[in-house]
Amino acid sequence: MTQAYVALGSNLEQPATQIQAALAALAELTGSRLLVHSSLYRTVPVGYVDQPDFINAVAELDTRLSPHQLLQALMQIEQSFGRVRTFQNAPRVLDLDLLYYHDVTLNDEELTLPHPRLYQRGFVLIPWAEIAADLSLDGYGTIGHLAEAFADSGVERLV
Ligand code: PH2
Ligand code: MG
Ligand code: MG
Repeated sequence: MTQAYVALGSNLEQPATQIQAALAALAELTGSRLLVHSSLYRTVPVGYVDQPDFINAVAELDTRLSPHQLLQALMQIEQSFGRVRTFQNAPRVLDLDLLYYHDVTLNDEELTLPHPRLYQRGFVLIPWAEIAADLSLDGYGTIGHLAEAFADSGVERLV
């Protein structure tokens, strides 16, 4: 079994409900176990800003799937939630991004690991730091350290 982290995001059709349902779907994933997940966070949109706030969270899995198998499984869950791909950073019912797959670095047409944009994203780093502050990414330090730069980035933990 291999440790992997997945970022969850939604800003359409009752986002908090979508994220809760997505966590339940991850818990049911074949060949994997959902070990822990962060709280849900309300976050201001980054990139394309003229869209509703997001709900974001991060989950830790233990998986027998390869990185590409896991990516396919995540995309199937997105589709089953009615994800429609329009333009980059568009509003979405569900986004599941593979952030990290234990020690694997990889870059092909389908997948880059670790996720190439995680370092600039408070909506990923702050929830991730809640469950894996001491995890160290080669050349970047720990998730907890990376998250510190995003203290005032519009990422609010929901109780
Ligand atoms: N996802 C994006 C672009 N911008 N902003 C927030 N707050 N949360 C997201 O999940 C998000 C975003 C592309 O995947
Ligand atoms: Mg994304
Ligand atoms: Mg995505």
